[in-house]
Amino acid sequence: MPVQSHDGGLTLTLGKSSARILFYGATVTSWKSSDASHPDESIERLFVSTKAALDGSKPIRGGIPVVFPCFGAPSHPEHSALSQHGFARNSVWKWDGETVLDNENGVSVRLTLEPTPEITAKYKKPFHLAYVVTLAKNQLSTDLHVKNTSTDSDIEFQALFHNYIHAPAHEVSITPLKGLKYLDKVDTSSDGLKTEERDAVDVRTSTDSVYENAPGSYEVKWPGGGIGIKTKNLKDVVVWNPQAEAGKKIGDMEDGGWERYVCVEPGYVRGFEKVEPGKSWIGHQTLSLL
Ligand code: TA6
Repeated sequence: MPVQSHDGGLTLTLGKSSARILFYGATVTSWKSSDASHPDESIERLFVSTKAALDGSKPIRGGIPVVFPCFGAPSHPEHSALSQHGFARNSVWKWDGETVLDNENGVSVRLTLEPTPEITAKYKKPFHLAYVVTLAKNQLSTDLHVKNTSTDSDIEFQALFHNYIHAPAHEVSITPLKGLKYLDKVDTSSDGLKTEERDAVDVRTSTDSVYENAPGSYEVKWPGGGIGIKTKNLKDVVVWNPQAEAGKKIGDMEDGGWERYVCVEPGYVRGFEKVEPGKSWIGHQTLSLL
């Protein structure tokens, strides 16, 4: 079966590749695929902390949490009652039992989220979210559809795919970010606004950088591996790894977990995307093995 529903989520299978998506947060918690150097083995491409809560009590520490409608602490008046990164990553999404696509090229499912009493208590805007996850050979794609279901007012939001890429953090290099303006959230000695001067960005020291108006296509490489990211409608990208000092303070981070991932997160997070009544917006990414 290409799509199986069990234990609060879905497992997609295509040949030797698989992906796991939880209804909680629509969080992709696993993407496995083989590659040329491991043709008979499925390798896990995402990092999930062994201390991540998987019982719906808090957002998942790893995989691909969906950030919506605010990134970080809320900075828009309509988001003021929300917690960091919004409600999409800790709400339970629905699946209608259908497989959107099922052929030799890919398997695809769609989860949806509409206002619930818990959401409406903190966020008054009407919306319909759909999240489409597609597993293809050596690729995983995610599409977030945001529909403004209001008849008379705009919605303004931020959205981001918080990808925890399984990688040796001390050896990764991320390109091409040179020349971009970014907010360095680790540097509290100044306003943090900088221009990237490095040909390739690393995370050997604690890194929390929000690049704006980025090219939308990135390579995350390390000796013996790499992931490419291609996006649409996501003008910014965040690079995050706390390293040991800050990482040890994260309650649900496994010991040394920061050595085993880098977050490279395409999003619309500097300023707000605006969608008119009845209109929709789609943010897209494809992760590919390099
Ligand atoms: O995307 C980077 C970031 O916003 C960091 O500032 C960092 O704290 C991280 O996300 C994790 O946030 P979380 O709410 O999941 O602990």
